[in-house]
Amino acid sequence: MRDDLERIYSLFLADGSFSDVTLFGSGHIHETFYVKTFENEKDDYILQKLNNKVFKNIPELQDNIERVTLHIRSKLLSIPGSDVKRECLNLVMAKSGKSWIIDQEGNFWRMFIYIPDHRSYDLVDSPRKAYEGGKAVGRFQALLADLPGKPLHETIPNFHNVVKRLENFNNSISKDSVRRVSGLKHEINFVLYRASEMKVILNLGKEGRIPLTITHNDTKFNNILLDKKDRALCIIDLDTVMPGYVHYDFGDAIRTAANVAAEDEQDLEKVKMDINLFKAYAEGYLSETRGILNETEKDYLAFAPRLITYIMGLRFLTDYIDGDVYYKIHHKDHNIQRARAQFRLLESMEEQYPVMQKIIESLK
Ligand code: ADP
Ligand code: GN1
Ligand code: MG
Repeated sequence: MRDDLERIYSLFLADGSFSDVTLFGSGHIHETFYVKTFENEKDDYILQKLNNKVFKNIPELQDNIERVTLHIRSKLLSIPGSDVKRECLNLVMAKSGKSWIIDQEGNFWRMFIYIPDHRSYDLVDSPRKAYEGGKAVGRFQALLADLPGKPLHETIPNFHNVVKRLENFNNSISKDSVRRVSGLKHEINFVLYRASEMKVILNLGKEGRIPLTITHNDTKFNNILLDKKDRALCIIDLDTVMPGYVHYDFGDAIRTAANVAAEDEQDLEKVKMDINLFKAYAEGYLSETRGILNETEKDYLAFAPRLITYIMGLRFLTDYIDGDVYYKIHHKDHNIQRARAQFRLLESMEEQYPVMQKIIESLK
């Protein structure tokens, strides 16, 4: 394996010489490796084997990432004191001239400069960190608001479209391919009971009250890197950057930053949204976006975490019904455990919704 990885590394225009490689991070989609180079003064790298079952068109996905990172980089270059190697992802080109390579088995690989001295958190334990995360996402959206050229490719069509997600869910129930449906009455009813109210963001879009902008669409907190002093640093995992509503990013960040328990917590008693973390994230986010969001976008920020937590629970549940074909799992009940934890988190948000609305009202 090490030799294979060294061979793949040699196909990229990297600066240092290959020293060591280790599996890295806790993402659910790609296989990510950290490549250490011999020379202390040279960059280390992140090498990724891309999941091309999830992302069907890697050249389009890479085209998006090239455009997005170059745009952010050129903006950062005009801001005195910015550190373009750490505040923005930097793709390393392959010797072929493309930003990816295909190995003998047909797998796609790409490489980024490793961002040194960063902190990545699966769980957030202080309002300060939540605030900085909010700032990072707000800044990211603001930097991309004027990306020139044609719209970005939709790397996963209908990614946060709850109507399509519900259609897929109903199809999976009908197929019941691994015979799990009969044990899931409670979870299925939980989803169906809330299905109608979850269409509100899509409807606002259709009515032209909220615009499609460029959003990240996967602002799970471990995709928001902080620096050594826990200040906003860089947004990573740009595979799903594409047109979307700002609520998707706000919602997904709260789903992870304000949950006091893990995404897949087994003990549902522990799962809860911390309102202080919600408030701090919202303050950070609005400090960067207050001037660019319209009134309706702001009014629905409080609802966004409910929508995204619902969609994630629905997706984990659908994958469980399908027989675990999408997400990486670490044990056989992992997806249903994730779904149950998301549904408990959603209940906690529902209980605190009036307070969430008041907080947004006071900050907007
Ligand atoms: P996945 O889609 O599987 O979540 P990511 O692109 O998020 O893949 O990468 C997985 C993990 O690798 C991240 O959570 C982060 O810890 C780490 N990582 C990715 N890119 C970088 C980078 N350029 N510098 C430092 N760490 C990185
Ligand atoms: C996946 O790639 P990663 O692990 O950051 C998923 C997200 C989910 C998340 C749930 C492309 O994100 O949509 O919110 O898992 N990414 C994709 O943890 O499906
Ligand atoms: Mg990730």
